[in-house]
Amino acid sequence: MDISPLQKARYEYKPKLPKMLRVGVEGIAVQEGDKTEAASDKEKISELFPNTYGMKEVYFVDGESTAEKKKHVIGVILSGGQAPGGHNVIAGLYDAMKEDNVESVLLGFKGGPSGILDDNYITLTGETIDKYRNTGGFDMIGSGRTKLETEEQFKIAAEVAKKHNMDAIVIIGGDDSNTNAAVLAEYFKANNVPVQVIGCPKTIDGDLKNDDIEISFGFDTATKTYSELIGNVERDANSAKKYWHFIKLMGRSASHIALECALQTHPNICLISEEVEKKGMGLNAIADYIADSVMARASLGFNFGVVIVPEGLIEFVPEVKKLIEEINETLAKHGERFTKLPTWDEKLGFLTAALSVESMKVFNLLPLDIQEELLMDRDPHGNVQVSRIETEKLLSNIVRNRLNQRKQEGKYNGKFSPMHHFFGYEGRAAFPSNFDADYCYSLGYTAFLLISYGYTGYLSSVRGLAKGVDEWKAGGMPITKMMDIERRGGEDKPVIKKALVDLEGKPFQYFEKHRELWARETAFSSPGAIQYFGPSEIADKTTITLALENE
Ligand code: FBP
Repeated sequence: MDISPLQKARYEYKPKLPKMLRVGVEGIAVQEGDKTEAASDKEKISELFPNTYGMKEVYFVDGESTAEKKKHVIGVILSGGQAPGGHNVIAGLYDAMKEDNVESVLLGFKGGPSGILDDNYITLTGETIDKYRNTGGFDMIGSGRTKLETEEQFKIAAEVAKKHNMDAIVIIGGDDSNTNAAVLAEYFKANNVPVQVIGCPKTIDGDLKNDDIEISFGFDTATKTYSELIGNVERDANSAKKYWHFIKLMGRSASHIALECALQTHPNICLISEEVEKKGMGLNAIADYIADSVMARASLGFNFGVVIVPEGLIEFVPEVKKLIEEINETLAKHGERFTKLPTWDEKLGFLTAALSVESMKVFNLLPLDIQEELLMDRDPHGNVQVSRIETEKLLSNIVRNRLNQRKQEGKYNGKFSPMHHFFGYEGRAAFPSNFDADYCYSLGYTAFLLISYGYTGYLSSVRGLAKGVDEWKAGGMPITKMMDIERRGGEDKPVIKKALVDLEGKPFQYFEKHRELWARETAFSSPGAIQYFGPSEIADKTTITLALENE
């Protein structure tokens, strides 16, 4: 790959570590806090994790290191969707490991969790790592969505670890991958396999967050990238004054990405899935809500606008949610049989027999392409692949019908020309912002500290992120603390609790206070491109969400 001048300059960028970590591994001591409990379903989770439940919070502090000095062999895995900064997690892990002992070895398992099962790896050297410092993407070792969850897989992982004399595995992933990291840590402990498992919080979706994880890495860069694009579309819309742009934004379940981008760009409409669910807004109510804005703007002479649609919305619209749940249960039980049915009519017949009458009615009302998209293969975690459902087109379609109806009733006389966009993959492999570059490097560095102090079943945690890097604090949280029991693929499973948008939280409330005005007026805001150089208040600034949450 040709190297651009920016990439060259980014190779030179030295990620900033929190002041407390800058002294080097020798000068970092550990402090343990309180014993932890699961987020909910405590009893059930403690039964499922008898060896790793209830462990203590861990904080790193200034002081002489008491970690055992030894040669480590650590395996690292990138899991799930790309998120800007993954390479820096590996670089931080590598640098801390080598600082501790130059003899230590880092193995990068290729193509995600399947890499360890196939023993497909490369030994990561300084030369390799240097080619990826501060770059986006996961191409250093690749990623994948294979789930590490069965006992058979754990046995293979243990054998591979033994073969390489590995003493730790770092799994860089989202809520599902880190849930599996916790199950693997429990299995290793229960079976006396001397391999520690440490997770790092990754996902652009921003839904792996809680009291201990303020944000997952990648959210900052992805939302800045999308906000730049939305700002550009808004400027274009306000120049041409002829299109309504329906922009679907990635974020599989939670609407954090959509909300942050709305705070950055002030679109006319931004739907928040969590609110849609809470208010029980069906497709008709959503159509009315958007059509009201189109009409209000038309009356001011503005036949253009911008609507942000979170990718996961479709799963939060009550009637569609029920339909998807029923399809999920059906496919979980009879997926193979269903896929083999040769004709669409036979598939419809099968669904008519399997789904409730109400759900089948909703299914029949949807356009054919959306019906097909709802039936596509689930991802390995049993989730609908919402990035492949064209919700933005579905919405503009129902809004058009609603406006036509209002036209016939003589209530509206504007023009409505929709344009559709989906911003998702554009933001997942961008050059990490300074925030993500620094945060990821610190997460990797902290992951090594957790290993050196012998912890397992922990998530690397760097906190105080709304403050300057100097003041960030590093530590670790037992993954079981973040768990509850949820129904997945037709079964009750222990999972890390997904953080949805808090409708009582400050980011949503700020949005709520302003959205009426934004729906009517043209209050667009263009944040521009990510700045990698220049004054810290511009180049190191993080998200509005994080700033508001920490006000
Ligand atoms: P992770 O949860 O693995 O970080 O991935 C999130 C995501 O980017 C979602 O926003 C999106 O729906 C999904 O990945 C797309 O998956 P794929 O890359 O398999 O198309």
